[in-house]
Amino acid sequence: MYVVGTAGHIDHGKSTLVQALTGIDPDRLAEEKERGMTIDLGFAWLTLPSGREISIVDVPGHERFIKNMLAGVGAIDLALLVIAADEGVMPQTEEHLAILELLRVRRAIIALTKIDLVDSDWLALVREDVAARMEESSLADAPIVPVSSVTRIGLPELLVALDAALAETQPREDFGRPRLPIDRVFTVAGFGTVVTGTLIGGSLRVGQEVEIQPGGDRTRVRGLQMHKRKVDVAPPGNRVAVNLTMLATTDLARGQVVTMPGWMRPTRVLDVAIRTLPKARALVHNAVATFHTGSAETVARVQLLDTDLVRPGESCWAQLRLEDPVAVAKGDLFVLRSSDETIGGGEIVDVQPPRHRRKQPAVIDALRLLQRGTPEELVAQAIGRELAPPAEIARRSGLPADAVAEALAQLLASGGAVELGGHYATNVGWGRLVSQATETLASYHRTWPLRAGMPREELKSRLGMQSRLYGLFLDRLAGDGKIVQSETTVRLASHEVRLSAAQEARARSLLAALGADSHSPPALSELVEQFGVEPELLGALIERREIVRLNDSVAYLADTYDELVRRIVGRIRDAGAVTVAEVRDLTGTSRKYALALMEHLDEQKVTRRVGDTRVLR
Ligand SMILES: Nc1nc2c(ncn2[C@@H]2O[C@H](COP(=O)(O)OP(=O)(O)OP(=O)(O)O)[C@@H](O)[C@H]2O)c(=O)[nH]1
Ligand SMILES: [Mg+2]
Repeated sequence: MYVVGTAGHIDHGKSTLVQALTGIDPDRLAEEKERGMTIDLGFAWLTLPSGREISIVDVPGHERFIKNMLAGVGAIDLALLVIAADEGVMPQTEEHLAILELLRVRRAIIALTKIDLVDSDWLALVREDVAARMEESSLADAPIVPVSSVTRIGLPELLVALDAALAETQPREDFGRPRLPIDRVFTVAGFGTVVTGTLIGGSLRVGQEVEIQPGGDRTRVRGLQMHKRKVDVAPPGNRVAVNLTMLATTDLARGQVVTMPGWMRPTRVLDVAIRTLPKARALVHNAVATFHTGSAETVARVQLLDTDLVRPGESCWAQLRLEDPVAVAKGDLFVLRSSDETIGGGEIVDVQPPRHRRKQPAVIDALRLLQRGTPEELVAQAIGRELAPPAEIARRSGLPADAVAEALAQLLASGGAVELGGHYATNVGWGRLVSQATETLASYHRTWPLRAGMPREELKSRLGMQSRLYGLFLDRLAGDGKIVQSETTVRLASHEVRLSAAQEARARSLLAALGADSHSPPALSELVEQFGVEPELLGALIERREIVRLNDSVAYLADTYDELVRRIVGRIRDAGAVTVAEVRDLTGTSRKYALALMEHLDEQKVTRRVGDTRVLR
């Protein structure tokens, strides 16, 4: 679902257009109906031809109610800027447009309304004029759609334009941190207190504990509705009505935020980056202005940090001291107004700032850095995809080493990062590394189901890790119970070598044949051929140590082998040395077997050759 907000000068036909599109009259108040104007926010919704559902927030155009307009356009995906064809661009067309730009609304559609009141020449002139005005704005590519809410001309085209614009709009991201700036509070008989707003940052679900900030009241979500339909979960980017238990309407007000407990701390002091409007008055140090963010409004004293005066159209850094606390997050946008005009706005850079001395280059540098991200964000970005050491993170983020260390400690504490051998990964990067390893192993097990595990070196080169980290990495995974490692191989903890019934039968035949003349078994190569034992199966039997293979032609059952070795080793212990001939007699077999045994024991570093004899190592 997407949220569309209207904008535009008083009486230009915003509410009438919303009603013509949705069948819902957004002017709900008796006073609005009496005076024929919108005073407070109105809400409607519809399904576009594509099936896409949209909510519409209808705002008042009257200059006196700009504060209500500001409470409604905080999180809209698209602006429907309404301009009456008979009047063209008017003061609140300009002011609303400026506000949309300050709040970084990226998409808009211009509805040129009331075209039934003008002739085609006039319409062409106004259209050109509007296009020229938009050309100077950040919404230059907004399509212009001429409509009449009376004759309904242009309405189908407007719906198509809405669809096309929203098709290119990214849905709101889910950061797992829901925030619903309250824009309405009321009671519903039988349910109790309900608040509405545009949900951002995360989902809300029925039963969830929530916190109201500022204020800190804790309560529970008793019910959720989107477009009058009950839902169990409301995802971000939607207009949502939240039924709250235990709170009365008098406990709640527009401007508060419904959020998850424990993360938003209300504040009265904010560090901000401000941009003033080109046509507004200059901003002086310590000026007092109304401050609007989300659905909240309060009064701010603007302490300019890098200058004494900001001329129209200029930017500056400032610390705002607010009359009432607000619940905001870093990166939130705001608008500053005086009693009769919008002065400018900007971005919140620090929500818990210290007091600053003015005109300190170090302070400004720190703010500039912070605007790019918190130290934790910058560090998380700098860690990138693989395990990185702090020095590398410092180099990539441009942060000093102690700031990196502090941010890493924070990230570790919050579970945002993982440490391995003095290297760091974000928890996302770590998760990716772990699944790369487990998926590589899983695919190896699929390809070689009869092999106990993947050679360690092969996995290492697939992961592209340096030896020391790789060893620690495997230890960590083994500690977590994900893998099992041997000296030479690694396997998933869940992997088991399983023979098919036919393989089992072939293996049994081979083992039986080896056991028949246990000290001088038939040549391995012949048995393998005779019973059709494939190399994989033979490998599995060797790996499981059911048989011990001395060379291409000699293999023993493991028990026989162990017994033979015991005898040979015992003899060397007694006699100090042994010859091949003695081994032949000792084991009651031929020279071929005795030689194979001794060469194998040499290889295994059990024995050592001295002239014609073997001694123990
Ligand atoms: N002829 C004609 N009149 C229209 C059209 N659209 C709106 N009107 C009239 O214009 C007047 C103002 O319309 P609204 O929809 O209330 O205007 P608004 O932009 O919502 O006004 P505010 O909310 O007060 O800013 C009403 O009398 C409407 O009937 C249209 O397309 N053609
Ligand atoms: Mg209206």
